[in-house]
Amino acid sequence: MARLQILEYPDPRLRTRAKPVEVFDAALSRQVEDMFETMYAAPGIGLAATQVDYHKRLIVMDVSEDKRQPQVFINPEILTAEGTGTGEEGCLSVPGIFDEVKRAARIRARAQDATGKVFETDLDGLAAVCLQHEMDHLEGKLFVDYLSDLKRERIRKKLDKDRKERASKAATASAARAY
Ligand code: GNR
Ligand code: NI
Repeated sequence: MARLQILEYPDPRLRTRAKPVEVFDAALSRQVEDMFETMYAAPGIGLAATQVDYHKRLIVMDVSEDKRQPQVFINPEILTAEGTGTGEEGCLSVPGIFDEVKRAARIRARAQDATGKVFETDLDGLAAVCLQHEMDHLEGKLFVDYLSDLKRERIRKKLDKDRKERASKAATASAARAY
């Protein structure tokens, strides 16, 4: 198992449209395991392959309290969507930013598991929100795209500043170690 690097906004690779998974082999299983390890370590409740620079239609999720209910969605489709709800969202690719997004409240989805077996499932609450958020990633879309241009620009500047601060702190720590 390995932890993968999570791409951060505005990395242009997050805008890639993922391609269908066609081969369900050992390499795919390894990718699923590495994505679970990365998601749990972050920590997050979902992770789309796009976020780890792997441009296939693959999502891992665990919205449970005990973090022992892993779910894999490969080549997911939304069959039906009902109602709407607004909730606060965050994203591992937009660290430290949270804002309200409107989504369908209940969805029925069809997807394949890591062995290629097709299944259907009804989702509501956080699971419904999370799958819609993850499916957006596979289309190259981020939750900040639903916000105003002004907000998105402010977010981009804040993340830039945060990254610069992190880099300068790391440089100071490394200089201190060398001394
Ligand atoms: O960990 C995550 N939490 C979250 C909270 C509200 C709505 C969506 C999410 S998904 C996010 C992990 C992530 O970025 N997945 O792409
Ligand atoms: Ni996300």
